[in-house]
Amino acid sequence: MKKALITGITGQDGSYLAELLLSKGYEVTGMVRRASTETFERIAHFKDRLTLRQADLLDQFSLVKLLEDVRPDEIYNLAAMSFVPTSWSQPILTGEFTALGVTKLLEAMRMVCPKAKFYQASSSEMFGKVLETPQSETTPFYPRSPYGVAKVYGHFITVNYRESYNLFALSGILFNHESPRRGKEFVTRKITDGVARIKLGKQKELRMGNLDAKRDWGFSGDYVRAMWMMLQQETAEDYVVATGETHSVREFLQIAFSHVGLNYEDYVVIDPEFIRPAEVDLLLGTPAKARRNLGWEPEVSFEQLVTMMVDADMARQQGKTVTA
Ligand code: NDP
Ligand code: GDR
Repeated sequence: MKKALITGITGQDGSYLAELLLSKGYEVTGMVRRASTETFERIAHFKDRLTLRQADLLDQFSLVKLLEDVRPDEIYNLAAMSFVPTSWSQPILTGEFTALGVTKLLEAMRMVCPKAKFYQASSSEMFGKVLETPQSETTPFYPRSPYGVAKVYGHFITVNYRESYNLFALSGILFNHESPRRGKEFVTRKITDGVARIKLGKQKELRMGNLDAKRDWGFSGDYVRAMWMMLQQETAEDYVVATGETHSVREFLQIAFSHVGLNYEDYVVIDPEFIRPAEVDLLLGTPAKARRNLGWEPEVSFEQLVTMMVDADMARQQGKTVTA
């Protein structure tokens, strides 16, 4: 039985990845940080099939001890401060978690289990003010937020450890991916949660930032499959994971509101609070390499994604349990 360690298991991707690996017969350990209240909502429905261990990306020795105890075959480093606006208000903490945290985990792996395979959660935010379209594995980076800058560090330290120490360490450069389990502050879930609340008379308006920003949005469940596929290859290489389609925030609003018979223009209010100091205007990735080498294809379309998320939020707002 293969053993996998997932950091960030309580997050959106961690929860889908854990379910995928369990379905493939892995023994899955999730790293969680200590909190006064547990944040296990996304993994509650299968938590009894996991081992959860406390450690923190900020604490080197906790990582060494964790790897010594678990001895994983595969390590998925998904933990990070992942919300872009917070990276301007907490840039140093973001650097500690999202950048240096990667080095801490790689160092622990190098010391304890150098034969393990390592996945780093790199991001399309590294492309930022894009230097070419569509963006691929060879597109140069131009990050536009402290988060994007931290992810560039995490990306290159992974490449560097692969080249310096011959570790099986790689990065998935994943474009935005969403699901009913997405955190509520991210734009897609903010919209679908808002739509459901407005439809049910619990909210009157939806305050938003830049509606013209364009993103290449996919489904998290499809993207965690790509992470696993990358680690099953003979050689460690980095991959872009994207749908190859881009849509604006406005288009997302249109589909989400019209799915429940409403017009977004009647409810959306532009609020300067949600405008960023520096914006990423357009992201569009090409998954050609992932398609060619991994045989990966996204299965959920943009429209299916939006309606799946609205339906889940409608159900939640009506008091139903949603595990999708
Ligand atoms: P989430 O914000 O949903 O989850 C982040 C996870 O990281 C949570 O489990 C959180 O734990 C954990 N975490 C944060 N800081 C620490 C720490 N110091 N020690 C231990 N755990 C910590 O993110 P996603 O699931 O959406 O994303 C997963 C990864 O992929 C992140 O690295 C993100 O930056 C990256 N990424 C995401 C994309 C997306 O579109 N979703 C696209 C490209 C990259 P807790 O529950 O305790 O807060
Ligand atoms: P992003 O995701 O910054 O791309 O990072 P987010 O959903 O926060 O923003 C996407 C775009 O929507 C615009 N926008 C708003 N965003 C939020 N959050 N709230 C609003 O009210 C709003 N109005 C407009 C933003 O300006 C932006 O252009 C996500 C995260 O998951 C990262 O961790 C990950 O690395 C990248 O995706 C790929």
